[in-house]
Amino acid sequence: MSDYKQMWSELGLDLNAHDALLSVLSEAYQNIFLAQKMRPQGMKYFDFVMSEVHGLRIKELMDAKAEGRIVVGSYCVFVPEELILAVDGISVGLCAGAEFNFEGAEQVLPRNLCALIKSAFGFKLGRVCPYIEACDLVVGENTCDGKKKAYEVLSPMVKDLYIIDLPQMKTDTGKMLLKGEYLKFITKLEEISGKKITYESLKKGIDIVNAKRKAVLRLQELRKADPPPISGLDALLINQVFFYDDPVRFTNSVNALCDELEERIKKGEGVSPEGAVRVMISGCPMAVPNWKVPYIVETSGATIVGEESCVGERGTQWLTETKGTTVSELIDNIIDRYFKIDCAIFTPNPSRLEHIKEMFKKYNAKGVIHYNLQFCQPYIIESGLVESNLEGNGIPTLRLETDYSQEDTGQLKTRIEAFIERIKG
Ligand code: BJ8
Repeated sequence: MSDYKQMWSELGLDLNAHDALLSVLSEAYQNIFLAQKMRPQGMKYFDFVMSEVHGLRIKELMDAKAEGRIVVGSYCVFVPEELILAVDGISVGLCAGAEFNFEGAEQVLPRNLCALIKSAFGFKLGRVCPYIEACDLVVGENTCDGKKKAYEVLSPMVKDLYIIDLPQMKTDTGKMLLKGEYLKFITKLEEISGKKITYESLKKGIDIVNAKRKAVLRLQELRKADPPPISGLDALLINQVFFYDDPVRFTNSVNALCDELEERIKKGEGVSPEGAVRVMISGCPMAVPNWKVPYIVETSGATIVGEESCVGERGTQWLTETKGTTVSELIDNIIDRYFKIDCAIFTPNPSRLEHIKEMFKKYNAKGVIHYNLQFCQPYIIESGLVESNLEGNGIPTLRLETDYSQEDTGQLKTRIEAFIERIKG
């Protein structure tokens, strides 16, 4: 541990604040994850990753940097990990899910901004995030107005901030914009890494990310079983670790867990009794350690069987094609894949609604909980359309709007319990 202290201090962290944060996290983890019953053995790996998320994993990043590799941090699933791997870089997620140092964040940002953005700033200004401090490059993207403008404020706080412009409509012009932006991003990556993307390096990057997505999609398939072999909380955790861990090791660990879950399913074992209420979650992404709503849902008698979220199936649902023999063809495959992401910043955004309905059916859910972060305009506005369409199609829907505080826990629990009663049938 003392080694880490030195590493954290060299990264410029505020050691006291960081210790306090880790101790709150470790207690929350204990109460939320380790207290669950019937957890698969394979979750031990993810418990270990979480216990070392600011320790061993950061050490790995620092060792890789010492060997000349770059670390690239990002806040959005529109930043292709394949490209970062193709210059032998390491991709890490920087979104944050805890109400930490909001006072600090609110000195540079308005109060009425979503908790995800405020949290990322709270972590940065409070000097408690070793990931952002380890980054050679931080990548922002023009998605919602909140993030887009907040990056201007973030720019002087980080070593190198690069912005990817994103289309907001699924048109040919939109796709051309995405292509131009990804090509510019490749130039930037090649510049800072000093490595050129080749057909082999890009193909390897695509293969690694495809394998990672395949593993989480395999896990997702297994959640169709009744009883579900894994809790929604644990599945969410895996989807969160997706953004931090070494991709190959992560893939192997998810596949090993899936082997175990297949055995469980054969034996009829699960985390809840057969026939228990199944729900799916849809909406804003949940970054570590944002576990509030899933915890309430799963301690109120329902099991979550799917997440229509960027930390979930919206982020992982398509693989990248590997056809083609040139770098340019592989880049086109990447563009085709990423252009399908149905974030609510797109207008109109019909494929997201179709995906929610498809997931509802596929995972045999009984209701949809639409999760909005307060002040997240794209998802809140879209949620009204989603709710009326789902209810109109006989799909019970509960629309929640919350933040990272614990103040509304009681109120949320009451609403979630009433919803579970409604869909129990
Ligand atoms: S592709 S969902 S990861 S933008 S919650 S910061 S939208 S105000 S995170 Fe996202 Fe990329 Fe879209 Fe996915 Fe803004 Fe909403 Fe906050 Fe959000």
